[in-house]
Amino acid sequence: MKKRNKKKRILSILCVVCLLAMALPARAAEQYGTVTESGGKADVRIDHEALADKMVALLFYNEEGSVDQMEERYIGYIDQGTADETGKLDFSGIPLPQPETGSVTYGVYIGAEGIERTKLDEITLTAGSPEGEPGDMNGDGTITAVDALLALRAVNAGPTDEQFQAGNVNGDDSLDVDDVLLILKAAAGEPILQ
Ligand SMILES: [Ca+2]
Ligand SMILES: [Ca+2]
Repeated sequence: MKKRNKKKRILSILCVVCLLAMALPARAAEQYGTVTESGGKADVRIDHEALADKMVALLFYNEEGSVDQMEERYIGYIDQGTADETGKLDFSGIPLPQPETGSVTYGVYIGAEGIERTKLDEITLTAGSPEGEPGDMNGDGTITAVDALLALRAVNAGPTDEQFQAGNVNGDDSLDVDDVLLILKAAAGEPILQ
């Protein structure tokens, strides 16, 4: 009986994972790197062989403006660095201007010699506590299936401190599938019990 329950549980988790995978937007054909944001700071990890040994420019641009205009008031952050011989380059702990009210979305762009300006991702910053709600893994102020997927990835990869803080919604001493399921329930509108 116990064994059977376990099997059922694994099956239900698999279903959840399939649903989440469908809920995610398709990835760009060329993925030059990834962007993560936590507590008002962003990390950008560049990793693409086409960028090997190249100077890479990084830009966070407020999506209210047009990035083609490059108006200074819309620039959230700008930096550059040189990728290593395999095309890796990290920008970490980038401070982002927190909005006083509402929320603001930044497109994260990179450019390099021979590479057209490319949008890696976008991040939305919401006014209010940088801590965010329990379960809000990407800190965008709402809990959705994407947060459950991010929590699941953190379970598999081993969570960072920030991921543990945000994702361990049942407050015990581990981030695991129980938390993922609670976040998924929260995404469906059920309150998360602390
Ligand atoms: Ca979220
Ligand atoms: Ca937990």
